[in-house]
Amino acid sequence: MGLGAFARAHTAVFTEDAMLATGSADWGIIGVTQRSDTVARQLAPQDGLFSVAERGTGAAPLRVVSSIVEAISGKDRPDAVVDRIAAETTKVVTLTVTEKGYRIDPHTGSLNTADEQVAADLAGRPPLTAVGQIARGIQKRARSGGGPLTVVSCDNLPGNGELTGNLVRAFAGALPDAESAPLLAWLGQNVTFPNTMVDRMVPATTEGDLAAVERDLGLRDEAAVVAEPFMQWVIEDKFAAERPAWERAGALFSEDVAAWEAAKLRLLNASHSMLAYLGLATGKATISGAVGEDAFRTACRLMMADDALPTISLPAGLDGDEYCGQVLERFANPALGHTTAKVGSDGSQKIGLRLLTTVNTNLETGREPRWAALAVAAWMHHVASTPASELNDPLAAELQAALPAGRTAEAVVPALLGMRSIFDPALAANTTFADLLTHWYRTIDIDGLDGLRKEIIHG
Ligand code: CS2
Repeated sequence: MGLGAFARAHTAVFTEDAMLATGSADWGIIGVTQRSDTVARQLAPQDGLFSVAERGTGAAPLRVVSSIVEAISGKDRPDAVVDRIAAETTKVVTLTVTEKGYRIDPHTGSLNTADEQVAADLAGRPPLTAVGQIARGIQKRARSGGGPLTVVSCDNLPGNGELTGNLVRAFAGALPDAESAPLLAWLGQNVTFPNTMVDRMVPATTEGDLAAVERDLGLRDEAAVVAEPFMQWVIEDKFAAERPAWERAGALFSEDVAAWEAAKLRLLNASHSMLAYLGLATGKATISGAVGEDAFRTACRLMMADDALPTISLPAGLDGDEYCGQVLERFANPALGHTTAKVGSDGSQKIGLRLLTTVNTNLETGREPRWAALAVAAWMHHVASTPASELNDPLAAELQAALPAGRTAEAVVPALLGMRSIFDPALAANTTFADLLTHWYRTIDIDGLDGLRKEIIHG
């Protein structure tokens, strides 16, 4: 579920590599697009084939990936989605639907049943939300004897499997009793939700990328994706039924996925967001451009080492310092063209997971999370300086409504801290944090790049 560039460059590649390693062609992916049908339309006339063009040092030659056997537009064919999830031949459902695709209520951390789309799925229309599709698919599977199923979340959320299980159970629990009880019972016995950590930087494909692929391939491929050479998948070994031999493709099966995910979110994704917002504030269009600025690279290094690392218990086999170094090297890949606008999108859904856990843990131990606060202030600056119609965020309207008329640090910081769907009341009332934010916001807003350089490198 979700056929964006990331799913094509990660899930589809791991699945094909597993088949190549085992010499069996037993698996195939039925891909479902979520909000837009573009990728389904692109893949259908290509028989599901698409190319992956690696960019950067160590890039493999262009390859054509064949593990997607069918592409369905979920919004146009919701019944087909339910049927495919129910089919006995389906053994695993993977999801790459981004943070906002889960429709979580920020106040409870559970399913947002007040969301119009979730409510419509609960009322019984052919489902359009990811959680609704999964729950309705499983309901049909239970009735038709489809057998056990594994649901694998591949999004950057802590405890993504556990969370998905909770959301699906919340959906089931909100159905009328006669439906809810049998579905919950069947779910409990037949469906597992392993946690996973996924990692590969995959920018949005550009027209230039398509032209370059066409030159290499000798064919026009509308669904081509570009990606860095690095890819990683850590999966909890908790499968209810058969699965592709992903370990033969380099996936790591681990008991400690939560620790891997915490490390990735608070180190890699947190620095990624920091670079995106600092870059957007100073006219840097790409992540490699932003990390090429000494001050920003230093800020990332300090945020990871001083603020984030002490909050994480690292999984066995992960060297924290080495990991931080690798992350910065990967960001510097000049061939990737990962834009600060893309990484900076959906900030309201990302900063809590990536930065605020670090902020809270530091504040609890009486430490100032100076660098994580810089990233949050840079996000606030982005929100306050982007015209309403251009802010790419599901909470754009609420964020705009919260903004004061004057855009000074003293006005913007408390106004955005008041957004209860992002900052809990205790954090919003913390004066150490508010002071750090105000200070950094002012530096970004008034002193700009020169001020940031002075303060980060010498201050
Ligand atoms: C990025 C991630 O867009 C973003 O928010 O931080 O998509 C990042 O590229 C991946 O998580 C890397 O694995």
